[in-house]
Amino acid sequence: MNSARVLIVEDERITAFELRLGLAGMGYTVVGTVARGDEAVERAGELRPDIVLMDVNVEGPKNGLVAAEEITDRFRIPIVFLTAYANDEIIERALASRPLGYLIKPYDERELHTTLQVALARHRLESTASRIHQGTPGQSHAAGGPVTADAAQTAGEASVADPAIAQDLEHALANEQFELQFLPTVALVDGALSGVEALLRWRHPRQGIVRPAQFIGIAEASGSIDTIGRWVLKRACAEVARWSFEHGKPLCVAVNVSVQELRSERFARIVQDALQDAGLAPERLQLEFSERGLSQLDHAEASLRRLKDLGVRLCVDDFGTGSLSLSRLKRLPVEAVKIDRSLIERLPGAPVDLAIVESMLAASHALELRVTAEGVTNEAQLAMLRQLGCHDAQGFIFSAPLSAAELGALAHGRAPWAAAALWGKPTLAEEDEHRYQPPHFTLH
Ligand code: G
Ligand code: MN
Repeated sequence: MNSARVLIVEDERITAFELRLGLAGMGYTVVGTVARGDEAVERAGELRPDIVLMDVNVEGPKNGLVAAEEITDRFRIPIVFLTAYANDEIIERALASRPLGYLIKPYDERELHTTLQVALARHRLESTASRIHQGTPGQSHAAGGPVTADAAQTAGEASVADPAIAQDLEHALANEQFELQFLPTVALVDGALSGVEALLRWRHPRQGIVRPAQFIGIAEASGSIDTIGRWVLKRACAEVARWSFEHGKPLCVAVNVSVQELRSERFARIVQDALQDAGLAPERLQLEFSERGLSQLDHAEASLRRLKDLGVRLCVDDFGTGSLSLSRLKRLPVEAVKIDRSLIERLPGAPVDLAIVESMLAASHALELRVTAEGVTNEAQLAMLRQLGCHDAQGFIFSAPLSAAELGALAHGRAPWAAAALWGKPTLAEEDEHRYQPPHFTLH
């Protein structure tokens, strides 16, 4: 079977079991599971897996760090580390050994898959580079190869399976292969266009349109995210400023930012330059950071504060998929959250999802955050969200992402969805008010 072969080094039985199951489900072949560092070195030598997924804290004469070093040096097999979140010292030591990937428990399957794919792609690039450098042919079991289309497709990320993608990405900007699409955001009070979200697309010469989920992780790993992100900001601000000028009405734009970009001291300056070059007022730009990213970022508060001071609006994206505590959220200088589409898709029929969305809205209202629901596809969802006091929504019920030219057409007349009967209807809360007459007492 043509799939990446993984050796698991993990001493917690439940975690090892979950990893085995998860990896098999994504099309990987688990060649073995060991619980000790010394065994790991031995088995890696015998089995020659394509990659080793290594818990840093394992027992035995060799801990995970020592075992990883030996496996890398002797067999040139790439390592992805896995650690528990709490232990800062171990994390630092592990990062110092420059692993090709690093996961912190609890991880999710998508993250596990992306991390493994990036590590395999980077390993392949590095071994190709060193072969070219040394003028030696590669070993037949060189690790990067057998990343299967199956494994990748299971997670809907076919093109990450092609290690050349990482190389192509380095030239995509210079070759003008990036473009932006604009997804309308609609105010739920009156159906008006309340802004657009800029979504990055890569027009790959062989693969066609490649979506951000398939390459942002690679861009983060290789560091090219900074230049890509700068291009997105500049282009999004410029397009929206032009639209506003041409049509004589101000439009707001949301831009997705990787927390990796936020780590750079220069990021606030880059934002300021993009606004200035475009002549866009700062309050017309919203920056979106994923909840997962923010929850893993040290000093998030200070970094966000610098941006906030520019006057831009800040939003927690994919809300409900990370682990930001409400007390931490309360301290962050953000004014909006976007509820992840995975929590919207089964509404209104799924009671658990409904309860989650309801409590997210209640918390957001208490924190005075503006709430946008992602991925709204039907009227029942829309009615429910309006009733719960959700402010904005985006999704196919209104519009798919639009090209800059299609966005131009939206400026003429009312937005196409505004004509729908939806906005004529009162919200469910208002309907209740009409139906329910409070008892009226008189004193006489
Ligand atoms: O494939 P789709 O367009 O649905 O993916 C949208 C998601 O991809 C967004 O929610 C966002 O997380 C991410 N994304 C889109 N454009 C960008 C971008 O320019 N930069 C970053 N970092 N992420 C983006
Ligand atoms: Mn977003």
